[in-house]
This record gives sequence, structure tokens and C-alpha cells, in this order.
Amino acid sequence: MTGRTAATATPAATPGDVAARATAGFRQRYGGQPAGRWAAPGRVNLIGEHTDYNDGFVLPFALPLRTVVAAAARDDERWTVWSELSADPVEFGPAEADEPGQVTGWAGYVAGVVWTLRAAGYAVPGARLAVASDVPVGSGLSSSAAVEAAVLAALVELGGLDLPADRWPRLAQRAENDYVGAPTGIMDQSAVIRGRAGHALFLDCRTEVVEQIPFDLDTAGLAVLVVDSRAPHRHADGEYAARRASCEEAARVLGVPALRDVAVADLDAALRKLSDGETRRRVRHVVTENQRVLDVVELLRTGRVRDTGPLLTASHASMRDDFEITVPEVDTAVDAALAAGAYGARMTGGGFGGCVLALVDADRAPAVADAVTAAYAERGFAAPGILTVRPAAGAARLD
Ligand code: GAF
Repeated sequence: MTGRTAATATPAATPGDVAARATAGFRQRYGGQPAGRWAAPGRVNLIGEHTDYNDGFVLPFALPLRTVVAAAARDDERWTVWSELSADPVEFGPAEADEPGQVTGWAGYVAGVVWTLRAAGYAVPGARLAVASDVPVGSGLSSSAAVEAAVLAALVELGGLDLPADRWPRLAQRAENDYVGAPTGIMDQSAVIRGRAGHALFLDCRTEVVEQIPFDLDTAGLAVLVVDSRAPHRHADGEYAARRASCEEAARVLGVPALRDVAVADLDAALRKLSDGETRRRVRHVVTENQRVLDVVELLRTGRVRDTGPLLTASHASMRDDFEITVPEVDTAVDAALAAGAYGARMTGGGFGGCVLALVDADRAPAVADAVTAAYAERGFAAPGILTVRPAAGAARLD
């Protein structure tokens, strides 16, 4: 369930709407009925930012906002894909699918999935696909991973491919890294594929071992607010790649396979080996963030959900001051939420805009949302979008 707080104007779409839109799109573009509909959600990350590509720990959860793909196999080796984001369908065949980057824009994520499956040796069925989505694009809620996962689920089933779901995140990540060309880690694909309702997904990004950590907000009388900062993604791609390169270079200098191998207890000694201040700050963020994930997991295991708040806020300070990936809009949302009584608040996702999450008492959610909206108005920022969310299920066939 997703609810919009009093501070927002647009009513939330019901989960059934998006599936109906995908089916209607399929009928209208292709005629006839789809063979099935497959859904995958967006995600937020409770904590563990820029730790995934450092072989570290993350704790995301899947959102109730979903992308739905209505699809049917076709007899030839061609893929036609329509999305409600664009007027005309895009069609491609093996030549474009086998050459990374040939299909661009949103359809590139679909072609990337076809590419990753074919590159792994699977006989991917040709298909007609219609995509509808409630996951906002460009808000840092992993709309691209949602498309990848829903398309993957559809093609695996339409083709009867022998491919267990625990292998999907790595394949979807490859689509994004090697076909689309975005050097992301494995968090988003894991969250949207392996997420479970009522749980946060504790993922060790080195081993891909997951543990479902109960995250029952209702019983605790809590809510998670997700604030879309509406900040434009300024240079996000280049800055993300620069952070990743800086972390990898630091690991090389420190003589470890990845920054995950630097424990908090060894941080000071590690920092002394690094000559420039910026790299030291990057390393300090990653090492302390990994520890914060472990600490939050420990608190959740013992039911101390409220006590996670200060760790969420410390994560934000680390992203702001050490990793330097926040922008005034997200800092304003965090500060306003905390001043209005949130237990903790932080930017979630890759940074340079995107969303903020805040942990609040459920009955305070409207007041905190109003406070954030008022702080935005005072600073002259475009009004934020605000949702309350609960952990939802990962990718699945709908019917
Ligand atoms: C983006 C990436 F896609 C993830 O892999 C992760 O690195 C995240 O930014 C930052 O934690 O969402």
C-alpha cells in the first residue's frame, strides 16, 4: 500500500491501474490478449549508499509502486516494445540486441535484457511487450531496474528458460552496465527482484547472500515518508562514475580487493596511507556506511526500529560531507523532516537529487510532510512529491 500524505495533491494510483494500462496498451498496439503480465517494483534504500560496488552491505526494500509488462511471444526473433512513456513502439532484432548501445533511451533497458540473456547462452523468445509504470522516472527509485526485472521475468517465462530468480539480479545488472553503459552496482536489481513484503533486504554484495529482515512499520506505529526532492540530476552519471573510480583507486592503494575489506577499527590506519583529502573522505564514507548498515540490521533484528533513526541521519551527514553527493533540495528535506520530529532522515539512492526518506511516527506523517513542503516553499524550490510507503514484494507474474 502506498498513501499520499495531506501535503500532496495527486491521488496515488491503485496497484490495479498500472496492470490495466499495460494490458490496454498491449491490446491497442498489437491486438489480442497478452499471454501474461509481469510486475516489478521500484525501491528505496533504507541504508547503505555507494557500498554495493565496494562489495559491501545494503538494506533496500521494494516499493508498492510497480512497473508492469504485458507480453506475448512471437514466432520470429524480433522484439517489439511499447511504453506509455512514448508514442511509438520500438522494434529490434538480434543485430541491435547483440551490439551494446544500439538501442537507446528507455527501450535500451529492454534490449539490454535480451542482450544479457543471449550473452549468457539462453534462447530468448521473440516477444511483443507493453510497459506501464507507476515508478517515477528520474527520481532515484530505480525505474530502470523495475523495467529490467519485469522484462526479464516475462522473457524467462515466455521462453521456458531454466533460470532461477536468484541469478536474475546479476544478469539485469549486466544489462545496465554493459548494454546501457551505466556503471551501477547490484543493489537496485536485487531489491526489485528479491524484495519481500514487510521486509528489508539485507544483501552482502560480495557473496550475494541475502537475509530478509522484518521491517513491520505498522506494528511499530511508524511510517516511512519518501520525499521526491524534484532536484534535477545535475551531472549525476559522471559524478557517480567518478565516485566509483575513486573508491576503486583507494582500494588499490590500500592493497585490498575492495573497500569492504577495510573494517571501521582499521579506518584511521587506512586513512593515513592515503595522500589526498578527497579520497580520504570517500573512503571514510564507505567504511562507516558499511558499519551503519550492520548496526541498523542488528537494531531491526531486536525490534528497535525507532533507534535506527540516528544512524539514518548519520548516513546522510556522511553522504553530504564526505561523499559529497547531496544537493540543497535533499539537505533541506532532511533538515525539515528532522526538525518536525522524524527519528531519522537521509537521501536514498545514487545522489545529486532523487529522494529522501524519513522515519516518522505514523500519526506525525502529515505534519512532517507539511513541514518539508513549507521549507521548500521558503527556499523557493519546486514543491516536493511525498509518499508514505511500506516494503512490498519483488518481481512476480501477476496472472
Ligand atoms: C544507484 C546505483 F544503481 C546502485 O547500484 C547504488 O550504487 C546506488 O546508486 C547508491 O547506493 O542507485
